Amino acid sequence: MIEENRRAERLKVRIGDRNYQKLIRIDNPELHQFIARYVELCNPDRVFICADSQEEIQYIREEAIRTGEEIKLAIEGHTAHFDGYHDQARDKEHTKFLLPEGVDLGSDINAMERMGGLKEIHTILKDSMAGHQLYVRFYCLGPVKSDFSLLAVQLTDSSYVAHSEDLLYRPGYEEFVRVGNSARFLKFVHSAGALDSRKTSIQIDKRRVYIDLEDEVVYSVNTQYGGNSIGLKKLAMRPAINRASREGWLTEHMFIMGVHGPQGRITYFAGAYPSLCGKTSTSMLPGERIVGDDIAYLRKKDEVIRAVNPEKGIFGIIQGVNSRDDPILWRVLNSPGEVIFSNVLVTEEKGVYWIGKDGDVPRRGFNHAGRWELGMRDAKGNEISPSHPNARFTVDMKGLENLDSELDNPDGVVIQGIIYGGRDSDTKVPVEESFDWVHGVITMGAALESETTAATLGKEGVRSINPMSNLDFLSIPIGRYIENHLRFGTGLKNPARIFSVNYFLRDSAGKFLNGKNDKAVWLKWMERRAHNELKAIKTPTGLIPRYEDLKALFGAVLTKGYAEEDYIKQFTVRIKENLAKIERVKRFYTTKVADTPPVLFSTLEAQKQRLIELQAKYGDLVSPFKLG
Ligand code: SPV
Ligand code: MN
Repeated sequence: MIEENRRAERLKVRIGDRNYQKLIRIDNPELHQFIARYVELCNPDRVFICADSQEEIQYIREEAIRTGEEIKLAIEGHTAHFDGYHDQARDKEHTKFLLPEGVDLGSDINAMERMGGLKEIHTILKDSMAGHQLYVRFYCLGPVKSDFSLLAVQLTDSSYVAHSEDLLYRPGYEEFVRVGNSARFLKFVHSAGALDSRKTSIQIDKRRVYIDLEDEVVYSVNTQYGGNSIGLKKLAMRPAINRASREGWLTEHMFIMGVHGPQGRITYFAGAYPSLCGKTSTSMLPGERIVGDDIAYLRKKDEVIRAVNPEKGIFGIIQGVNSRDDPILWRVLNSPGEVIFSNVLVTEEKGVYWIGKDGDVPRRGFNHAGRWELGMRDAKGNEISPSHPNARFTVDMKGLENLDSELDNPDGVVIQGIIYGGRDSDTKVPVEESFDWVHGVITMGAALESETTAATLGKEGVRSINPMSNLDFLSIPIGRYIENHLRFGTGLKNPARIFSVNYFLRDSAGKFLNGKNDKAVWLKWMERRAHNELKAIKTPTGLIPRYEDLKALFGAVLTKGYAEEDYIKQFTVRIKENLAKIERVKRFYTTKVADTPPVLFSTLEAQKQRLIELQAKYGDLVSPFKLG
């Protein structure tokens, strides 16, 4: 106690009276101790406690420019930030759970012994903020005054991180004051560490993201890339998944969106897709309503599933965003207002360019590699693209004309459909509904497979199993996680329908079988199915649309024709590929997961038998017209 009082005294001297007064308005000694501890250890030059006033937030925006972490662009409110050349994505290898003895998350979840990990990270954090200012910010993950929401405190020496979080998360200072001593909050300590002249982290060999579930603290150091540094995004998912598992709710890597049906009806869907598989663009579809593009907290209330978005902004992939396919985003990204671009090309006129933007590629500029010219190569001889494939934009959703009015509803929205999407060139049909909850959880969620993308470091295009697209963030054993999903579907009046989508199916010549906008049609089909308004065709793997329904929807939604040959190519059951997929899924759940629920294997086995029976009757490729 005496030591604690001394620490509080030292903190007061160190942060100054104004900051101290802001801090002690929150009656929570655990919070004060936590801040004091990391101020002493990380040793910043200055500390700024942010109580969320307009002036304080403006100060953080200005600091991002003053420190050089962000560059002012020509359009009012726009800035650009760069991460280091080798700091462009989530670092899975160095992201680890710190586990006490006796706790095991299974072989596919990266972990290390807790005491050793804490020692290592505290050694790296020592004096890591020297020369920097430490920003202390409070957030509410989810609508304020809602049972869905979690409180969080972020310590960061990056003005870019503090600024980004302002666009992405709801202010939480007043919530902390209100809840006071009874607050149970998540804690994030981030330091960008030593910076080069472009203000990017340089000690990449000491980049670490360590998650301590016991104390609900996440440490992140020597990195700036948002997925590693913005504590409330992917770092918060880990303790949140753990809490949810203990308390009977779900933290998911899902968008939430409202789809318009007939007579003004809105039906809400939650959708889980691995990064770069069309998740944000689906949630942003013109004509529909966005509640969130990345993360959802789901709870059962009064026998229905309800969900909130713990975020209020988007940290989205910018590659490929263009005026024709993404009109709403395009307007936001080209109009005055607050936008942080990361890892795009900044031109001499202080405009930005990204791969896939309308217009020509500029010949020179400034990007994640430094000064850039067309055709430039890196040390390994690889051509440096103008923008990184994982380049992003950060915006507050309040600037979006398709933002749903329910974003801040403390009770969330009722979810009537869950969608699992993956990047799959040769197996799954573009859209399909499961037979029931268990079939959907197992064959669409647990069996979700995707070809890897640029959102994580490593090779692209490798197929891997990614349960519910949440594997990177799981803080509980995979089997228990699947079990939680199975249990979540019980005791519901009308469980949400489960669907799968695949926007990436190709023909044997490698050509994509669908246009980028076809997903608008799949959503309308799912919306109608959720209300039992359309019939479907039963295949061994699920329920697929009838040709006549899709033809009508293509006409109504996209004012396009829809040829029978296209339908056949897209919805042919590919038996060999589906059988091979089942074997891959089984292998994953037998070799990598120790606690797989037995129903997973029996469900896959039944699917396999249905496929084999159909194969015996019609061969390897079965046209949907043979089944309908
Ligand atoms: C994702 O990769 O799933 C993202 C961006 O949403 S990140 O913050 O890197 O996770
Ligand atoms: Mn994501």
